[in-house]
Amino acid sequence: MTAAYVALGSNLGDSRRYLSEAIEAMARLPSTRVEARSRVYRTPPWGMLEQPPFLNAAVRLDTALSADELLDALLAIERAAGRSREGERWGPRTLDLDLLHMDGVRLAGERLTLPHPRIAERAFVLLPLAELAPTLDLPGQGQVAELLAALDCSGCEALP
Ligand code: PH2
Ligand code: MG
Ligand code: MG
Repeated sequence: MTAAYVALGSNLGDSRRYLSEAIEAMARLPSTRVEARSRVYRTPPWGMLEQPPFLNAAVRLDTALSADELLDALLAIERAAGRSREGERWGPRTLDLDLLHMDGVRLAGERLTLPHPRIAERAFVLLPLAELAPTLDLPGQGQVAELLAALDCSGCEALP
C-alpha cells in the first residue's frame, strides 16, 4: 500500500456536496482507504480571477492502485460529478481531483507528472495538504509547511 495525496476543488453548483461525495467515492475504490481528510477551505480563485471562489480540501489515501490506475479512477469520479472539460483552462468546475503526490513515486509522463508540478505556487493546495502532512518532502519542491509559509494565504478561510 502506498500513501497518495489528492487535492479536491469545486466552484460550481453545490460544491460542499461535490467534495464530500468525491471523498465517499474515493473510499469505495478497490484496494483503497481514505486515511485522512482536511477541513474544507474557501479560497479566492487563482489563475483565472473572474470566477466564483472555490472550496478546496485534500485527502490522504492508502492504496494498492498504481498512479495510472488511480488517475483513471479520479477522472471517472470527476465525470460522474458532471465535470466538463470544455471550459477554459483554470475556469469554473463542479469537481477537480488532482493527484498531488504518491510516496516514492516520481513521474514525468504525458498524462501525469508526480509530484504535481505546481503545488508550491498554490495556497489552495498547500493549506489543506499541510493539515495532513506538514513535514512531507515533495521531491524537487520542498517541505509542505515551508512551501506554505512562503505563500500569501489572504482570503483563504477554513469553513466550520
Ligand atoms: N483550481 C484551478 C484554477 N484555480 N483556484 C482556487 N482557489 N482553487 C482551485 O482549486 C483552483 C483555482 C484549476 O484546477
Ligand atoms: Mg486543479
Ligand atoms: Mg485537475
